[in-house]
Amino acid sequence: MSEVLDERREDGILLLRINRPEAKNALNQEVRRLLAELCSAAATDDTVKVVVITGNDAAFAAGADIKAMAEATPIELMLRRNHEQWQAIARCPKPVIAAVNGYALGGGCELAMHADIIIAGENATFGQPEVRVGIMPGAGGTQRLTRAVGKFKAMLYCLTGQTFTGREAFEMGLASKVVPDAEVLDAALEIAATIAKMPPLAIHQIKEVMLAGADAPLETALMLERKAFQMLFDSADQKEGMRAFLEKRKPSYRGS
Ligand code: DAK
Repeated sequence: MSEVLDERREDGILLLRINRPEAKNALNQEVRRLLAELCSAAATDDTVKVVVITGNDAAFAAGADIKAMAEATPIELMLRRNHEQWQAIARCPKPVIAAVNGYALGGGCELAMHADIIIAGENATFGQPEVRVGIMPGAGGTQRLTRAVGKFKAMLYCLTGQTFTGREAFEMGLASKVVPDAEVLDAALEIAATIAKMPPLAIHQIKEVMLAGADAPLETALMLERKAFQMLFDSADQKEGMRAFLEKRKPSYRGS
């Protein structure tokens, strides 16, 4: 059976389930390859509106596969070109939602942070424990965790390897929403279904401007927002959305 199960749902949601229960969903080369491939394919598939990534009740992903890297040399790591696989997820233009139950450690926490929205189970276990096995976060943990929760909390977690719960992740601003463990996937799918019904061009522009703007000076970011805002007035969906409001009916969006 595949180590990432993909389910294309009729409501425009692509559901990706990491499937290595025997290894707490540790991310090996195959899982990373499949996630990258599926996210790249979703980028150009008009029928996919939102991607949801999840694991199982015990683990979202307990990190990179330690067995597969314990004896690696720097050159071997370089030749694995893992950063290109991570980039395929980060660059997916469709909204990505991480539905997190159980362990989201190391590369698993970093994978969740590649998403745009994180739905966490109350008792999920997040953390960057790489320091405890002699290394450091290598797929964005030092940077994305800092941007999400601030330097002082991020330093605490990266330097000690101490974990935190889904509720704590929510309270710190790492998770978008915290729900009872049993409701994580349903909550993520419900949000995904809401987004899937929105005008695709507006969704695409919101994601692109928010991510690009976060790395730009404020004035540049505001200009990006202004240009994208103005451009949307050339879309059929803008006319449809506003006319539907004025005519007191439901809009019907076409993605054009
Ligand atoms: N890798 C490999 N196997 C793992 C694993 C992992 N990260 N996590 C769990 N497993 C395996 C265990 O070895 C065990 O396998 P068997 O012994 O049954 O063969 C099985 O899953 C069940 O695990 P446990 O018996 O340990 O289960 P427990 O419930 O007792 O504990 C645990 C669950 C998640 C707390 C524990 O397994 C654990 O501490 N796991 C390691 C967590 C961790 O340290 N994660 C960070 C790994 S370092 C890179 C970018 C990023 C990275 C690397 C490179 N590049 C760009 C190159 C990221 C690095 C990391 O994530």
